[in-house]
Parts: sequence; C-alpha cells; structure tokens
Amino acid sequence: MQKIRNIAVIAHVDHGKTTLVDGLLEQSGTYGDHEAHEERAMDSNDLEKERGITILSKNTAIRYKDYKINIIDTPGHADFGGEVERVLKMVDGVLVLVDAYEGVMPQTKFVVKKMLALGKKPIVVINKIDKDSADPDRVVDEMFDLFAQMDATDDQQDFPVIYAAARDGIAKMDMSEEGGDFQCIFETILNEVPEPEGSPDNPAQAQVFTLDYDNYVGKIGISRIFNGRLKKGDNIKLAKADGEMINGKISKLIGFHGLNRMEIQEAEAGDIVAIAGMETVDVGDTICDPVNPVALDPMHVEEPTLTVVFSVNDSPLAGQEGKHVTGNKIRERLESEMTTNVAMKYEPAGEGKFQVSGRGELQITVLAENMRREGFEFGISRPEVIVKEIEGIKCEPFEHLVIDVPEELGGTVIERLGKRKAEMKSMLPMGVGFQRIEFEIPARGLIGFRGQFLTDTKGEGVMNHSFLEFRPYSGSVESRQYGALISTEKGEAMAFSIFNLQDRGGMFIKPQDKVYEGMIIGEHSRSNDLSVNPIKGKAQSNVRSSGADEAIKLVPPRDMNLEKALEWIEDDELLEVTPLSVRIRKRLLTEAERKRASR
Ligand SMILES: Nc1nc2c(ncn2[C@@H]2O[C@H](COP(=O)(O)OP(=O)(O)OP(=O)(O)O)[C@@H](O)[C@H]2O)c(=O)[nH]1
Ligand SMILES: [Mg+2]
Repeated sequence: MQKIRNIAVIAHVDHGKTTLVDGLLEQSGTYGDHEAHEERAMDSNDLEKERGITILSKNTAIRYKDYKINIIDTPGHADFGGEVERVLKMVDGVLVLVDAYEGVMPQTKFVVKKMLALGKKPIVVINKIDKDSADPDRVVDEMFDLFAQMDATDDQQDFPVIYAAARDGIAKMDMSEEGGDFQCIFETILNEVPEPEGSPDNPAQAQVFTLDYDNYVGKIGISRIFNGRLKKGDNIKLAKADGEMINGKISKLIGFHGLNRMEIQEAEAGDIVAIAGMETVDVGDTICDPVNPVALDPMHVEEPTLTVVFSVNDSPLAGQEGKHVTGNKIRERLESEMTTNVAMKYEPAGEGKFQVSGRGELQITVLAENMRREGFEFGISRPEVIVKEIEGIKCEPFEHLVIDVPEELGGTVIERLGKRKAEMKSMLPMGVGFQRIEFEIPARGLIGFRGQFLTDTKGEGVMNHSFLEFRPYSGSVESRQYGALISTEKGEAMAFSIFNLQDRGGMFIKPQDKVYEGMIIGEHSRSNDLSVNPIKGKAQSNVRSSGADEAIKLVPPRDMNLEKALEWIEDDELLEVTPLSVRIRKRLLTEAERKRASR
C-alpha cells in the first residue's frame, strides 16, 4: 500500500493558508525544474486572483521522501465555512494556521470547533512571525485556551506548534532558532498525522466532497477513497443521500500532483482522486463496490442563511450592455450553478424572478460577479436573512462578530451595534492603542453595517464575523440612516448639476454617466429621499462670469461596487447589474408610483 498522509489547511481568512501551500509545493520539490508558478498558485480562478482570497477549496498532492501528502487548501472566509466542514471529513490531520498578531478570530473558532468535533489531529502553525506586531507567545496561549474551551481531547490539546513566516518560506519549532525551512512541517505531518485507515482489499468505498465540471467529461466528483481500489472502466454503484443506489461506470480517473491533474488507471484506499462518468453525482454520495455496496454516512450540507431575488433587468437601460438578458438565460445559468455549488439554493419566484440563497453576501456577490463577466445583465434585491421555525419558534441566524478598533472609537461602535441588536461579549486591549470587542448579533443587524463601520472608524477598524446558530427572532433592527438622491430625468449626468448637488450628500455618479428617472445617484445627507435633476446644464446668462467658475471641483464619486451597493440598498430599491455597470435604482421608477405605493 502507498504511504499517504491527508491534510487540510484551515484558518481564518488571510492568515496565510494558500501562501503556506505555495511553500509546501516549492520546498518539497514538487514543481518541475522549469515549471512556472505564481504566488498563491492554488488560487487559480480569476476572482480569487483579483480579490486575493480563496473561494473554492482545492486539492494538490506532493511527494516528500517516499510519502504522498494530499493537501486540501480551504477558504477562510466565513461564507464558505460549510465547505471546510466537508473537507475536514476527508482528511486525517490539519494544519491550523493563526496569524501571529491577530490571533484567534471568528473563523479560527469555527474551524477549530469543527475539526475537534470530527476528532482530527491538529498541528498549529503560528504564521506571519515576521510582522513587527507579532506576539507569538500570546497567540499560542490563545490557541491553548480555545482548544480547552472547545473540549479538545488530551491528544488534540497536546498539539505541536510550528512558527512560520510562510511568505518567506521560513518555519521552525522554536522561536529562538535562526532561519529554518519547511522540513519541520513535512516531518511533523509524517509523524503526527495518522495514516489513513481502511484497506485496499476491502470492497470499494469512496466519498465525494467537491464537485467539478469539465466540458469533455462532464461532472466530476473529487473523492476520498476509504476502502478498496478504483480503476478506470470499473462498474460501480453510486449511493445517494436518500438511500437510492444508481449504477454507474468510472469513465476517467484523475490524480493530482502539484498544480497538475493527470489521468491515472487506478487508485486505492487512502488516496484522494477525481472521478468522472457519473452525471448524477452529488456531494456526499458514496461510490461503492457494485456487489457489496455499503454507503458511508451522508454529509451535512450547511443551510443557507441569506437570500436575494435575481430578476430580469427592466430598467430603461435594459439590454444595452449585456449579452444574456432573458429570464430563460438567467434561469439556465442559475440551474447550472446549483449542480456544482451545493452550498447555494435556487428556486423560481414568479415571472422573471429567481430566489437565490447562500451563506452570506460574499457568496452571492461572487455568483453575481461571475455572471456579469459572462455577459449577463440582471437585477438583484436587498439581501434578506432566512427566518425559520424551530420547535414552533421563529428563529433567525446569529453571527459572532469581532471588531478591532482604535480605543477612542470603541464607544461609538458599541452604540451603533446596540441599535442593531448586538450583545457585547468581551472587550480586550490589543496593544498599539487598539481594542478588540466581541459581539453576538443577528445577521440582519450586520447587513449594511460594514460601510457605516468603515466611515465611523475612518477605515481603521477591522471587522470579522462568522455564523453562530439560529436563535429566536430579535425584533426590528435599525436600518440605513440616510435617504437616497433620486434622479428625476433620463439622460447623461452633467458636471454642473453634480457640482450643485454634492452638498446634498455623497454622489455615486460622475459626469457623462447615464441616468434615468428613478435611478439613485447618491446618498442624501438626511434621512429622507430627495428627487433631483442631475442633467441640468448651466443656464446661459448675460452676466459675464469670471474665469473662476469654469474650474468646477467635483468630489470623486463613492465607488459603489457590487458588494457595497448590495449592502446599501433597502427593500424598495434594486441593483441593476450589467457587464459594464452596477446601478442602484428605486423599484418603482416614478415619483407618482412611489407615492401611490406608500399610501
Ligand atoms: N507578513 C507576512 N504576510 C504573509 C505571510 N504569509 C502570507 N502573508 C500574506 O497574507 C495575505 C493572505 O495570504 P493568503 O495565503 O492568501 O491567505 P489565505 O489564508 O489563503 O486567505 P483565504 O484563502 O482568503 O482565507 C497575502 O497578502 C500574503 O502575502 C507571512 O508569513 N508574513
Ligand atoms: Mg487561501
């Protein structure tokens, strides 16, 4: 039997997982001599590269001595936490990274809790020790405390600690050592992570934990083989979550090595491979021996907590910038998304309307962003949390929120969050004049909070949150404080009118931008909506003006990207998303309609 170790790399967002995997690939000599590779090589899709975050978990394999180490890099953002949970079932040990300054963050808690509950063996990596503000001793203590709080077993609590500057390829077991490289990480993996259980001689059992799609071979299930052998061409039975058994055949078997995937003929217990040939394959399905089919425990797929409505764009500018604009096209696209993205759900919601649910705003924006790049044009409504009934009680999702703010601003932020039904749990000084405040807050209270928070803290505050649980509904929370500046006209915005409007609030548009009646062009500095004319040119007059008024000084417009705009809008507003623009509008475009509706 092959010597294998299976590990996942888990952590809070940005603590350096993908960078560490770069180092593991590099220092194991997995790359060929002339193989080109970029920084954070595993973040392979466009959005991941642009945003510098991991969206999908991905696996790779390296050789170290005579071992094969399968590594799964996971996303750290809370919206993708469900995926981490599934990945954890596929591995025997984990590298838990934690930033040497930031320490334990909401998603650190989330992933550590899941990992401990599944009985995995942790190796703690204190990363970014090169930072000036690094405080590795404090962070090690925080990890010990966290493990203890979360009922780690003695064996888990006795975790090895590695200190690393992953970006510089440095790792060591002792802070006092000079230099150091990733040898100690490889050795610790070999020594601490249990070898896979199961036997190649048992009837085959493999479980699918991620789906992929390829135009040539169709749906692909990335799977961990727990028992037996799988060969290309094998007949198998596919055990579904509902107990159904479907006959299938392995048309292709794909192995991983570094950044490459290659066709292989055979794989055996303990390994992680991609399997093609089963059109109905889903996450959690077991690929079984056809004679002796025994399904593995189905996998828990996290429920969505947030929902929005995608709709056919019906603004006056509809159809001018997009390629795919019809309800049919949008429906097909959403349906195809759902075949590989198990964490999201979709259902039709009336003529030209589609309800899309997921784990958070980022997950929804990533889908919308991909669609607009593919040429789609559509509307999106304000995100709503999913309310559900548990034992007869109306419940809503709650989040664990951690904010780091300059000390003098703590009070302001606490007051704001109070109005959003947050409950403060702790407050600690963080050194360098910052304090860390932890809250529990209904997810509803967080919608639209980020923009406010960044303004309140002049961009210095940092906030992080992750899903806690469903709890009884907490009543109404404060929403947006300011009204909208709404265009009364259709045409192109004029510098002169924007100049005159800018003391009414913050503008979202610049001269020459297209506007229409009912489009929102800025945020009013008061709480009510205000209708304005942004296309008025300067009136001709006989009075000679001095040269000075030619130099109109415009404040740069606020950049309302998809995420910011989605957080900003209210129930009676919509986003209009096209490949070229993100516009904000009132659902009802004319003032008369809005007046009628408000009666
Ligand atoms: N100073 C310092 N920065 C690092 C180190 N390792 C990673 N970084 C930086 O931290 C940032 C995040 O690194 P990533 O590897 O993308 O982090 P990640 O954990 O994979 O992030 P997500 O996948 O989005 O959760 C990047 O800008 C890295 O260059 C380190 O050892 N020291
Ligand atoms: Mg990453």
